[in-house]
Amino acid sequence: MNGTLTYKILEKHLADGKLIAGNSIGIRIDQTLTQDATGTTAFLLYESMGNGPVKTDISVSYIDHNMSQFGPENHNDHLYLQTVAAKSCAYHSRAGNGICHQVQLERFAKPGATLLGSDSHTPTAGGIGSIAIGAGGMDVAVAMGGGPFYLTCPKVIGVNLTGQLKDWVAAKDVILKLLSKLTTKGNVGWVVEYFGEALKYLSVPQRATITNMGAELGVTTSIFPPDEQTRKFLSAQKRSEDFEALAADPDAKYDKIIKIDLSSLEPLAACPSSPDNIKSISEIDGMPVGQVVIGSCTNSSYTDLMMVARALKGRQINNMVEFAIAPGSREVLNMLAENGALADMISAGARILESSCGPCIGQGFSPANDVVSLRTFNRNFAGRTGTNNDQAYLVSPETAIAAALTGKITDPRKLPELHSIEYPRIELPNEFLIDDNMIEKPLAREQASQVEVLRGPTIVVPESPKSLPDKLQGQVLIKVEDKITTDHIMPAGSFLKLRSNVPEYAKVVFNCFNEPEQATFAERGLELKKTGIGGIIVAGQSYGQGSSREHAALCPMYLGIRAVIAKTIERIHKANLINFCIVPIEFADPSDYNNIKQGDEIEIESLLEAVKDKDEVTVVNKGNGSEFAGKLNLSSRDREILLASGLLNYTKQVQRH
Ligand code: MIC
Ligand code: SF4
Repeated sequence: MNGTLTYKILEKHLADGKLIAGNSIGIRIDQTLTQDATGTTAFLLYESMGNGPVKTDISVSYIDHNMSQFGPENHNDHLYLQTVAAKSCAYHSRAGNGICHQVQLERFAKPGATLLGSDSHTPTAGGIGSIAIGAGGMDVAVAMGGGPFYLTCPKVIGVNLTGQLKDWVAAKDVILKLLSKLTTKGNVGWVVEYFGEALKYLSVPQRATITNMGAELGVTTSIFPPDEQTRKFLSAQKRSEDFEALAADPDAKYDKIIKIDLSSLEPLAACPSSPDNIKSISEIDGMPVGQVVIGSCTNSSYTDLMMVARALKGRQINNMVEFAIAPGSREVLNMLAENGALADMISAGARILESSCGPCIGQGFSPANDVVSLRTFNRNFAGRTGTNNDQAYLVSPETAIAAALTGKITDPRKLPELHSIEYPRIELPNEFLIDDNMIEKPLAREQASQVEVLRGPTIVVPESPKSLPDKLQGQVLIKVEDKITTDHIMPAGSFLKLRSNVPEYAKVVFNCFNEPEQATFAERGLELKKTGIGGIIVAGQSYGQGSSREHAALCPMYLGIRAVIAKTIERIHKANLINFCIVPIEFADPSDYNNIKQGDEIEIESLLEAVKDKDEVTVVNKGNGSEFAGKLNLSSRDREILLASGLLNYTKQVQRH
């Protein structure tokens, strides 16, 4: 034990393995969350495991992503999730109640608890002191059934926060600063744990902004120690009984320490098209802005939006700016409505969007061509706005309103001078307006067993993975570069409604790389699948960054993909590949990436044998007669899952014994 808070919580939940960094460990999960875009698959798989009532303390099924409801698909999903949650004795947060991470923080997350969510921003709850981890829906389904969650025992980065944020500099700038230091690459297997004298000035919503966007670092999770600030937040949520003070030991041993002096920070932006492309606002000051959107699970808390409302009160936004605000939850929206802040926003020219993910996941509000869009979100991957070649900048709400008022990128610290606005410092309210009417509570078992699960015709049970061949005969179906995100692999936006129909959704795998007049990736995959030859994806560093969407493994599996050969593969995506029986292979020598191209025929002689217990395979490239070594970086459980043809089968086998 190293005395970190992370290890203390992990130790309390340890179900399998030893707490030694790098080891595979299993932990008991107290709470789970699912959202509609990943939850349909998670619950379909949960049902096929025949698990009955959930075995966790709390499992919540949220509807927050797919709310556009063009065609029947979304509502079919909503009805399925509502009824399957009832049948499984889970909570259900209905459409309109808010974004899963915001609502979880407000109403459920607990200091010292473990939370597993089928969404990569689950670490938001680290702001309250949970060990909160994002995973694929299949892993969450196993946790709902009482199974442990397996992860690599992490190394811990201690981030020592000193000083105090200046006016107009925000929590968002803290995480953007950290992203500029650590980038989105190469942080797999780490947890970020915050400590230091500055913590006493950081409220839970501010902490949650930081832990939320910590997901972009690619770390396992981020955590703040629950303290007086946490007590205050929980008491205002009328959940004082959930509070527990926890901290690292004073002599805790971090594997690395980074110091950030909050007093020295300035407003920052993540420039197109990566959350780690950080510049200071002063470097890009003056750039014309055509759209500003405030919202998402990163920056849509009551305190954020009250700051926005106060700053805008009695003012008009620039007439060349399209301006929208999506409050993070119904609680936030209700409070803004009650105290008049909503009216101030509307009068200033804001378009109020419903409490959901909305534009963050390309559900409307796509910017015009060549228009700079400033967003308070956490991701600006190319095309995620729904517009090709988009220009999305990620900023704090403070920087967002400065642009909304001036029509150009503006350092918010100039607002007192430009618009006579004093910084509206917003305190946490003593009491939030609590109304859980849109959260359906778990039914008693008796009642739950009577529930009829509604499965509309657009909900299709996914195909099961095929077993691995002894020898892999394959063909490279695509070769991609570094930092390929799951948004590249499986676009969301207008395709999001296809999440519960794999054969349809699979048609757009790697859509952004399809060329007009040429066979799409999906068409090439299905053609190859007929011949019995396995499809191979070749990639650079950090393959599968970003979301937890397991469709980025499930749909390629449906198209016949059997292996991914990459320089490195990100944590959640790698687990998803294994869960759907796609073998993750890493180049032993990254320069071999240069000797392989799309269309090459590949052979891996004894793949099945190697998956059993070897750390390397020899990949023969019949295209150019060369061969190279590929690493199998797998835990013994990963191997068992692959040999069982995926996690669903593996779980069924374990249940039988
Ligand atoms: C995202 O922010 O990319 C999402 C949409 O919330 C995803 C989940 C999904 O694809 O459904 C995530 O972050 O995991
Ligand atoms: Fe929703 Fe965006 Fe948050 Fe993902 S990042 S959960 S899409 S608000």
